[in-house]
Amino acid sequence: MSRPGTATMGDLLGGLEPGRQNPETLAEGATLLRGFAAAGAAELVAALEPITEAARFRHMVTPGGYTMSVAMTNCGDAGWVSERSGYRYDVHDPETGRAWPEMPAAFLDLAARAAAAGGFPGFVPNSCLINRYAPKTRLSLHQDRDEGDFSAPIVSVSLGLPAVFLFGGLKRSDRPRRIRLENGDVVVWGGPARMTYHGVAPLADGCDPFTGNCRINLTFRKARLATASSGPSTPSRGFVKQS
Ligand SMILES: O=C(O)CCC(=O)C(=O)O
Ligand SMILES: [Mn+2]
Repeated sequence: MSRPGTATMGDLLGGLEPGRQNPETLAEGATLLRGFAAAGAAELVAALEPITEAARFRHMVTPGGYTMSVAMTNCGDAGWVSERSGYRYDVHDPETGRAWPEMPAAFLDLAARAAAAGGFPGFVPNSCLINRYAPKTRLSLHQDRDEGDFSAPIVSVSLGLPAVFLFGGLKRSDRPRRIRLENGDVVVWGGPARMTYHGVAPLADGCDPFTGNCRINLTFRKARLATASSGPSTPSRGFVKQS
């Protein structure tokens, strides 16, 4: 039996603070699914090996000339790319000229299930940005706005070392909440929350049995693919994603 305000055994075993919900609504259209990917985390991490062999992690350069501290690569039909010329989704890896590695079925399945649990059934991402954070690495507050179509949500999966996720509002100046994300946690935001500013605080040092000394984030998105006439987006939009 549990009384209001008293931690249940489930809360204690799940590491939840008393009174905390799972799923937890962060804002209208934004949901934190604690542990949603935990059971499949080892499989997800193993699936990264052939992807990162074919399309290696790299530190992209922002239009402003900064080298990003987060190492990135992609899988799926299109990959997010940052270069001096701007941000874009590209069907090819600019480093190899080849198509990005195929999105594993386990990734698609997880993203669709998480989106549905967050209130967005029928999500079929065509892009997965894979972020690797070493200790001290961070991602500054930004919006995901290069997708061209904002009707689909963002599904963001945390693997390995814990991180503090910064989840703000629709204005850059909105003070972000600080949310501890652990291995297997998933955040989904779409609809009225789709353009929420978010980021990651500097990663604390540690060692995870699957990922070692780093955190991996899988960000699933549905990007409108460029036509022959559309070029990269310009850096004038104030989107800064750097250390
Ligand atoms: O690592 C995270 O949790 C967030 C990543 C992110 O916001 C991005 O890649 O755009
Ligand atoms: Mn983002």
